[in-house]
Amino acid sequence: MRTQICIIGGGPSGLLLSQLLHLKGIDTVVLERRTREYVLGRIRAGVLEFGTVELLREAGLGARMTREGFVHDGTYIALQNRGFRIDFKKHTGKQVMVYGQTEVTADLYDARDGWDAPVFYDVQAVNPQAVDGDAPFVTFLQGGKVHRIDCDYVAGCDGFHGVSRKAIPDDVRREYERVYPFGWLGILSETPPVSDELIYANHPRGFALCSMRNENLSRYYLQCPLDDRVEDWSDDAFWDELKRRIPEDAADTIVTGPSIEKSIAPLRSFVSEPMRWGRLFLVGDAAHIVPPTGAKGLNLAASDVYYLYHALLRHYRDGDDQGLEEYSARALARVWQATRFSWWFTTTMHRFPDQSEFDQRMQETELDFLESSTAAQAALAENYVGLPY
Ligand code: FAS
Ligand code: PHB
Repeated sequence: MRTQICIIGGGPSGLLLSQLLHLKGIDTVVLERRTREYVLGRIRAGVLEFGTVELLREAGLGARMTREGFVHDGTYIALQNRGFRIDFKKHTGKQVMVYGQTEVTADLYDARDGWDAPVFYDVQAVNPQAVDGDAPFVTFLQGGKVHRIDCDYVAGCDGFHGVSRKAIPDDVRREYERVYPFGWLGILSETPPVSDELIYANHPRGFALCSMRNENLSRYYLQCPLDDRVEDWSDDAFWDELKRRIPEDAADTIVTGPSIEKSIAPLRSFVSEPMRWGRLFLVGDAAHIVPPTGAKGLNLAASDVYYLYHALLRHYRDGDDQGLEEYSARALARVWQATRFSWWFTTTMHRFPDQSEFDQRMQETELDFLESSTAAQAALAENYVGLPY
């Protein structure tokens, strides 16, 4: 089989890149390790930057998002039983969209059903080959048979645990990592959100986040020790702890209920350079991971897609490879800005095991400054709504 772009990974990065290229008549094939149901069962991101919203609309996916998503003008920051609001719209003129990654991925798959572009599910032993030459190809196993796809380029959209990043030679790849000494315990509950906008809470017992998916589906997170297991947390224990960490007025009004999903995610900052090797381009989590505190993970995947999509368009339409040459440096410049913001927000909002009383006071003083400084609030707002592409 032959195609123009072989995309490894059928998550948001791979599907969005495929959709955008398809609309411009550029052929792709997507290889996905899991089943479609498994991919759609993942509960992950919830906040879309305005750039991501625009790109999804360009890909023809705006209708349900516009209908069912929540446009937010700001967010609340809570500490010491009080809170203050960061007004994104006042500081940047922009907003964010609360619309779950699960819905984005479902919309991408639904759009794909409308055209006969193959997604190979349940593939194994995916192996990008000859990517540093002019005739790359990808082999994989499916149904007990070896398949080969010859292509012009390979897009590695296969996430942190994928194979693409490792196709870049060890002596070429430079990896930067910080693993945080805690995780996020997240639940979904069919209850009305406690607040009209998100609440990020700094508390001596640990971080908490109140988010939502719709008017009767709430998403909550608690910082938890790395060695905690989901089975260690009953629903009652979760609600009791959440109420301890959020301001009293929210704790007194929150509607609790049974969790319909409960999971623990580790937190890390990770960047792998370069994001290109010959005719292989890394996109999204395949190249970088951010702690979810700044809601950047899915949105960085979107900006990578934007850069690679336009670079490929220039190649096929104009015979101009400048975009491809510049892809890695351009994507990494934005990745590092989002990595810094996510690291700062995580470091400011979470309780570290070895944190001293002085450290706690520094966090609280940082948040006091954020509360009192228009410039500090504008800086947070600029990063949260998404820096320009
Ligand atoms: P993904 O990991 O989503 O997709 C990669 C795809 O490649 C997967 O479907 C995988 O099955 C497939 N794959 C892997 N190896 C393969 C192989 N060898 N061959 C073929 N296919 C292969 N971001 C936020 O902004 N906010 C959040 O709250 C948030 N919470 C998260 C919670 C968790 C538990 C995790 C893991 C991530 C979270 N993220 C969050 C980040 C997340 O949303 C990612 O940024 C987003 O999924 C990135 O999309 P992709 O780059 O497509 O990678
Ligand atoms: C979510 O709703 O899942 C969410 C929102 C904001 C974050 C992280 C997760 O920073």
